[in-house]
Amino acid sequence: MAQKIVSNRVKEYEGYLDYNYRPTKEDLVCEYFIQPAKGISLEGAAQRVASESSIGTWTDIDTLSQKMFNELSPKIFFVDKKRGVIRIAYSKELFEESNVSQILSSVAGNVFGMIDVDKIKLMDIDFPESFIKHYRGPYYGVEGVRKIMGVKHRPFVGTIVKPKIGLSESSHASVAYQAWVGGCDYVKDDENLTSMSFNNFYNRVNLTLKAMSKAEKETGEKKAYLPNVTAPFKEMKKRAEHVISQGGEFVMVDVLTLGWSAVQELRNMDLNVVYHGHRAMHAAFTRDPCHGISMLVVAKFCRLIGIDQLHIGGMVGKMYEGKEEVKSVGEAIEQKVVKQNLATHRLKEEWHDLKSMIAVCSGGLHPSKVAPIIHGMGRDVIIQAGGGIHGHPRGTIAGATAMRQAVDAEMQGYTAQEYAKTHSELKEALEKWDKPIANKKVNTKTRIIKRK
Ligand code: CAP
Ligand code: MG
Repeated sequence: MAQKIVSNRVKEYEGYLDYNYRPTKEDLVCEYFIQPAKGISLEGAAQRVASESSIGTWTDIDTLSQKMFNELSPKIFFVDKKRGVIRIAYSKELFEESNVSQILSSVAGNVFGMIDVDKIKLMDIDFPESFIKHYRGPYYGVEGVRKIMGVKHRPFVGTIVKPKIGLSESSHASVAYQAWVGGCDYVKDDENLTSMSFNNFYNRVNLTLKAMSKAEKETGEKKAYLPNVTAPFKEMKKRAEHVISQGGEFVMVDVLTLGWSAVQELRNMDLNVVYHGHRAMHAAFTRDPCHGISMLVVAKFCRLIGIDQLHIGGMVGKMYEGKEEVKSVGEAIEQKVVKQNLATHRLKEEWHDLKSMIAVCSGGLHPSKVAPIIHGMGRDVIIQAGGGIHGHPRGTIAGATAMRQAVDAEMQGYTAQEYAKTHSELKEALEKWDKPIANKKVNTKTRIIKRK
């Protein structure tokens, strides 16, 4: 039997604009930068994005009723044509509240491949109040980490054992020991060091934690070792449990290469360890200012699922990023109520009872970078240097001492140069690294994106 042709279908890519709409606390709001494809207006592109990220598809369909559309269609309530910025409010019914993967598959999924947009970047996301309350967030957070470490006010100094990969278990433990006695609070594995033929995870953990106890006794300071437990889930859990059985209180996870679900599951096991989140791979989608997902969004999901301390950028180091951007992400992970800021693409956010994460600054850092980091990020920060410690002219112990001296200088109100007059390790580090780097142009301007 021939079917009747229905004429009152919901039109594809229409009906999503609603400038009078004011998002409620229960909406999920996304800010996108969009550069539409040729021949498509910003509003047109925005409607396509709203549709593809929720209930629609490229054509009208018989199965989408007007009633369903009225109940579920997201609302584009803000369009800034000059900047190419739009905001969409989604009904929370479109999401499974505890399923990060589903949320991302919606608002950060197909939209990146649509031919109707040349570029699109998810700049920020504001979660519904009930979602925030549903997640457990960091177990320790800034306060918890300070309590474990017994360090009340100053920033933490950390190092990454270098070379990234190549040392045996005993050499690794020995380098770690030198870093701790030199003055580091933290020593961590690098992002690509897991369990290698020449450096087995379990042996490395045993030897390095032993070296840590020795350093603690000798220095009278609490120290932390952050072994990289990144692995397929079952093995990762086994590795984390091994760390705990040996007295370790911290583990490191490569959040993005592991995947959200694995990290969320590990955190929800209540192993009572501090989770240090490395963000390896983030630049594949954060680096382009006009396309991908911002670090702010990555960081907010990390806080939601319970990372305690997260790499957010070196600010003045070797990686590509804007200073203001790093600062803004730092504020978003530390504050309870985050204020909206159009210049840094930040939406407002209320974190309710979720604890804050401590920012980790890393990448090309050395003692003369310490002051600008503290000025920009405040004292709740872990300043990590790999090359900037092991590359000291007199090696790791002196390198760690110099980094710690740079922090002490700042805490006591001296410049690094002043403090170096009476501290030889710092002096030698500054002589080696405190030079302007030729031909290196770092764009530290706030990245307000202009449309072509
Ligand atoms: C730093 C580092 C960090 C990167 C990335 C490295 O070593 O260990 O992984 O900085 O961190 O392997 O390069 P150096 P982030 O101190 O020797 O540069 O994601 O925070 O940018
Ligand atoms: Mg590294």
